[in-house]
Amino acid sequence: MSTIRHLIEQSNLDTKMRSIALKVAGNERISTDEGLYLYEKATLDLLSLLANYVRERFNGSDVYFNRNIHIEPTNICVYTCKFCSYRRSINEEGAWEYSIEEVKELAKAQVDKRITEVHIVGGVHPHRDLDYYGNMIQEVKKMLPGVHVKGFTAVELDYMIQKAGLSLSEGLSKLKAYGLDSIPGGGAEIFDEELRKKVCGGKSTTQMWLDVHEAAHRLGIPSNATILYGHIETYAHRIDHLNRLRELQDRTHGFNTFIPLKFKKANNSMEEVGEVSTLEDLRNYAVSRIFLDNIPHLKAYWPMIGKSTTLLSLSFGVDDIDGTIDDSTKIYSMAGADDKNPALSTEQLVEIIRKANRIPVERDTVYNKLKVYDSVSA
Ligand code: V47
Ligand code: SF4
Repeated sequence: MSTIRHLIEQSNLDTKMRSIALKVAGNERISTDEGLYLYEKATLDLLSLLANYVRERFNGSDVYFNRNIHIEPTNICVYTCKFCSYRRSINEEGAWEYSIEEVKELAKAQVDKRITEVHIVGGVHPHRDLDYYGNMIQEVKKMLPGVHVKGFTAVELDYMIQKAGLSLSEGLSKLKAYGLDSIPGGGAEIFDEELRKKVCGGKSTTQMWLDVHEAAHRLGIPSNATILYGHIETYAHRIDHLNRLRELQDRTHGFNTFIPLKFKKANNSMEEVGEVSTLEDLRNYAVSRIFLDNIPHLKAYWPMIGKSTTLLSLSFGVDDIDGTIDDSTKIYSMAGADDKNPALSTEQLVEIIRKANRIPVERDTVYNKLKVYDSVSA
């Protein structure tokens, strides 16, 4: 009998928990009801055991990272999501909008730094359009030949494509021709329609988010997915969200990575909700890893949860810790992340991974392995 089955057989789990654990150990899919039971009743030990088992099936002991920067072209946004600490109106104090020239300067500062990815994401600016952003992608690529551009949340894409009067497929094809390589996971927030109305009513609907990603996958544009958790949602809302992603992935296989984003409370109108504990973060990573049996990677986004939780997350199913980022995102520092100037060198990322007794692997955006490091320092 395999070690995991043996451990489960030896434990004093209740009948339902034992049957769920044996399903996971037998590589069987668990139901939404079973996922909910894990959220509500499983101990942290059991979640770690099962999540590790699933992560090792997908990724062995590898932990991925990449060399990337974020470009946030503007924080001016037509929407007013309640959890957002970052958006501003035109001419409001703290608003910014980079010209193409300024974006070129940001890219120029990266020449010779060996970054492989530029992640472009920002507010939904009322005066900018698809060709403006297409031009931005082209200029970034001229400055950094060979770089992968992962750009624009489904919400930004929905807005610019509708404004251009194009179908999703036409708009995404046009952006692909401009050089868009993949789509980040932002804008998903929480899929339950009632709750979505409460926290970010007005912006793209759940169905639109899913449609944008489905259309992208059908054009061969891979993407990521996120959830915003730890606010006013219940475990049932989280499982519903995971289930809608699992169903779409069954049809398209276009998602590379799932990224749980922990709600941060500073400087936004949901501050009174507070923030969930580190234990809750770990439970959430683990259940996500166990439930999403068709998305290969689970990412802990370190600028948001900090370095020590990132290290712990590697024992709860996480196999990716994003990238060097180089002080280039404001979304989380403005929402109260511990790290005000997020930047970690490659060496620091490698050390975090080694501390968890895992194998550091530098990747490109689509998980080609660029360099495999020793699991202990030389
Ligand atoms: O959609 C906004 C989130 C997202 C807050 O695909 C907040 O590799 C917590 O999606 N507390 C944008 N979260 C960022 C994003 C992302 C980040 C890193 C990697 C990838 C990827 C995608 O940021 C938004 C929203 O869910 N967000 N405000 C807040 N107060
Ligand atoms: Fe705008 Fe994005 Fe902030 Fe919502 S989360 S207000 S869409 S910048």
